[in-house]
Amino acid sequence: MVADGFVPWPTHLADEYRAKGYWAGNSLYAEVMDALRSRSEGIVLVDERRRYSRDELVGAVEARAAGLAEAGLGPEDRVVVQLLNDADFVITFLALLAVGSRPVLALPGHRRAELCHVAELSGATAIAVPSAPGGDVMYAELAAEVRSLVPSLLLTLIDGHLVDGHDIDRPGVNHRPPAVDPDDIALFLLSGGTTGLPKLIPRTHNDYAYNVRASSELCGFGPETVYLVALPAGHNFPLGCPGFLGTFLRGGRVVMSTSPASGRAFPLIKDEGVTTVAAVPAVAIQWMEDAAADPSALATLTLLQVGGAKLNPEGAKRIEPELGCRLQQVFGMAEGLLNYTREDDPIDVVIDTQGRPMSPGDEIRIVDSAGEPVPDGDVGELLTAGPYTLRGYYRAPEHNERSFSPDGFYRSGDLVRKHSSGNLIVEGRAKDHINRGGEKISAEEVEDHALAHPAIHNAAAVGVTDQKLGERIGLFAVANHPVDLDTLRQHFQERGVAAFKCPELLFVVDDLPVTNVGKIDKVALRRQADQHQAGRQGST
Ligand code: OOB
Repeated sequence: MVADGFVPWPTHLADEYRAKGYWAGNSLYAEVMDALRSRSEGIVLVDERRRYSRDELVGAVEARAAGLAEAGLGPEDRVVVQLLNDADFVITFLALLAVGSRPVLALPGHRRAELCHVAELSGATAIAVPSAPGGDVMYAELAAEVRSLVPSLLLTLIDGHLVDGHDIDRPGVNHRPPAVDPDDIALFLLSGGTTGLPKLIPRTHNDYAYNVRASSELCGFGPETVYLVALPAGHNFPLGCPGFLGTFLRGGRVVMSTSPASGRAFPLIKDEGVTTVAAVPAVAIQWMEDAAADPSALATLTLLQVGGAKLNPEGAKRIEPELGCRLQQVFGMAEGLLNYTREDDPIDVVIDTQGRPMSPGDEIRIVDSAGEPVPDGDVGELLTAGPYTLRGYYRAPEHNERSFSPDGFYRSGDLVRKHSSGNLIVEGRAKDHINRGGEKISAEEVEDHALAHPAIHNAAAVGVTDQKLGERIGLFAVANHPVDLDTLRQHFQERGVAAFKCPELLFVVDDLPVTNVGKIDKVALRRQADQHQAGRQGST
């Protein structure tokens, strides 16, 4: 039985995806663990504290699965996972799959507001958080607060294996994974969100196993791949595109870095002989600056995947000469569709485009505002459907009305055009979100929090162009009483909102401009904010 609140693929498409072999009928756990078990012995996982051989990792996953099952977790459970990039992330994630529970993959930056929302919406019974603090937060305290607010949460797993101070891992105990329906949900990813709080993206065993398998083949992963997880491991990109799961599937080695900062990542790359890493543009650009000071730092790197936000051609051009590795652009989304540039694409295509769909089963349409296909080469909104693209957000029927076409295509909200090579170029977006160095922030969510401040009467959040991050969060506010940025940021913090969603620039205005249909004119506001910033930079 597939969970309620889940929108399945139409039968004829599901049959086609099976017939074409995209959907292999395995559980995600079986695909990954079979690959791990059948490879040669040797180091498969490294974090800043420990190295795991194949047998040690398989043993650790089984020990944790046995412990989780004993703690009462099984196929009915959803578990919010907010762990850092270390071996416990990998072990806990795989152990949850082993007992049939569904990980709900929150990010380290999420705070009370987001965690409560996803725990409630998923009906989670447990939450897994690290013992280590994360800058401004003690995750265990945050989890306790969330548990006091969300009655379905019964269990907190510290580092994935400590419950009330007791280690639940059961080394040597064999755990037998329950049978799962491959059409059922394996895990939930969170949407970056254009409206309100994050939505839950159900990924099935069939669809996600295909996502990982096809990605790892396309990207040429193999036993020689040493993959660094530098972005948050619960994000689709380092998780399964091909990510650490794709590395395990093809017999490679995974290295976990708690941060993408060069101070952390570079020594790991050097010491472990890392060959492959996924980064957002802001990180890639920073690495170029830092590698200039230490040219041998990235000597082993052969492939840098860049995605999550637009890498402009000027930055793209510098990557191969300055880092001495191949660039691959990746335009993906947690909802499904993945576009990759290919190894045999001419260099200008790799520099100028964001790739093309991974699968022959991917269907894309580029449409105008009336939903009609645009002429080839024109800009339009990207709509997509396929064997690993969701047909609906979980438990969100009203939202699904807007986010999907009547025939089930996901409206990505991205404005794209087709390059003469057939690859896509991302030109902007139709949806109202801010892309802050790869972190997607719903403008509406920022506005809702701002409007909850007693001094603010009307608000509009926009992305303000920023050289480093691509965009930062600007808030235009109509205020009844004086308000400044510090007060506003404190207000966001008190509301338990992730720090990366707090306004960074505040423009107090008398009123907000509107378009001729009466909507807030965000294009004008963005322009105004950009001009203001350019003026400031010019004057310093
Ligand atoms: C990845 O996934 P999400 O869910 O965090 O964000 C998806 C959105 C896309 O709809 C697009 O607006 C933007 O992020 N985006 C890009 C891009 N890659 C993602 N915009 C321009 N150029 C790119 N290369 O960000 C994601 C998921 C899997 C693999 C890679 C990225």
